[in-house]
Amino acid sequence: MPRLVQVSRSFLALALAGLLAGPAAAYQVTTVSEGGTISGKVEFQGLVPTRKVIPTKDRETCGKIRDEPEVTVDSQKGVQDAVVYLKELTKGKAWQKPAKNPELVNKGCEFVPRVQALPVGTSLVTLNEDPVMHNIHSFSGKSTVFNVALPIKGQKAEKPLKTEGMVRFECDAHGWMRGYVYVADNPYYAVTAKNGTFSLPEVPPGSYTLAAWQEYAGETDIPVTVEANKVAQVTVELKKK
Ligand SMILES: [Cu+2]
Repeated sequence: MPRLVQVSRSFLALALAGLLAGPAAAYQVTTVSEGGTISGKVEFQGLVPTRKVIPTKDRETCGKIRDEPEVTVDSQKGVQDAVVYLKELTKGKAWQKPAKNPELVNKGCEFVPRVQALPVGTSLVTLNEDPVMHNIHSFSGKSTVFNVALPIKGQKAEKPLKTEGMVRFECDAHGWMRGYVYVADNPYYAVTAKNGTFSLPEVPPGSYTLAAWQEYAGETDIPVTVEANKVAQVTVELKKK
């Protein structure tokens, strides 16, 4: 009996220590006086795979059967709509919050924009611009973040993005619809332009892991070192599946 008591006491101590340690340290804003810039390009080599979109209902709004590229690539291999971000960075420049609450529009049975990146805590407005019902279902991995039906054209719903990381949007009414919001835990992130380029300014000098994520290729990590007042040039090659 006394032994059992001892075991449960040490278990309690462990559990308490775990509670006190809490979640990972939150991002801290500091003055970045000698910051450098990470300037780069995300590329995809070779043949771009396609996926078949087969609208099974609401065809007048949702369109016909079509093939869509899995990666949006320009003639110079640049990848549009990749999300790039620095991982495990706890201190640096101030956040640039969006001026108004950003939107995720349902239009033509697609999510517009298809990919965006926003600071954690931002409220996202989902809006239906179609004359058909959409049911927005967002996921973090396999867990639901939120699930909201927008049956009427012009209808909106506002939801806070509390979960850091990639949030995937699907529509329970139209199985092919996909949208992505990267919810950033620090302000060093970007979505690549049409030619695949991006820029992350005001990075405190140091060594980091730069992640480049694309919906088909997934995440590719590369190491990057930033020196004071210099530009670190990087090219991220996305992996094929
Ligand atoms: Cu839908």
